[in-house]
Amino acid sequence: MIEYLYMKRQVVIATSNRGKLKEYKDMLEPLSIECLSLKDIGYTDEIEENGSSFFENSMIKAIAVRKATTLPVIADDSGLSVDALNGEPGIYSSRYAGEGRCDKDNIKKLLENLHNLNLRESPAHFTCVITYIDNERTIQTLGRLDGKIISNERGYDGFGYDPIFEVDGGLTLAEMGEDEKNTISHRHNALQKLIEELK
Ligand code: ITT
Repeated sequence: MIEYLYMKRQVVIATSNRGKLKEYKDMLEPLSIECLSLKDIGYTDEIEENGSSFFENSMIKAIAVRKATTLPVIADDSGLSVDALNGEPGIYSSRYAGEGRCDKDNIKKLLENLHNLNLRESPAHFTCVITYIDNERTIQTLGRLDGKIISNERGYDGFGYDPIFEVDGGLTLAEMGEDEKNTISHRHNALQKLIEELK
């Protein structure tokens, strides 16, 4: 089925998050697969993410966008789970500080919650569930990246919680540069599994 993706050489990335879109472009365009945004296909609906897991929310987004296009669709639901916060913010990562709040607000709330537990660090992991839909199949894959939360933001690349997520080797995802992030990230891992399945 990868032939289908390659033949078309186009896939719609069902996200309104510009950081995610850029990462998919950076990972797929070297494979000569063009990533179209929701804007490119004229999709403007708000998608209500009312599922109770990364799998459900990822499926909800993929199905909604697939109804608006005949092209293959990739949707991604992802988030950060912090051990000391019992897995929070999890599926609520993008709206941890409230609807419409920004990455900085989410980071601030997370660090405050850690601080309230007298903690400056905690093991944590990112999860990414991709849902891929084309004419013939629906596939879900999961990627994970382990690391730890640190209390001082470091680095300027990436998006979301990248400045406070440190990986093996001591760099935060925001310090290591986008190319390197895209070789280890939860999104990369989920995408590699998808490509394997499509083969
Ligand atoms: P779409 O639903 O439109 O794709 P979104 O940002 O709302 O955009 P999610 O519901 O999947 O997407 O929430 C993902 C959030 O998890 C994201 O906004 C970040 O706060 C966080 N996150 C996910 N992947 C991340 C990454 O690679 N680096 C840093 N933070 C990440």
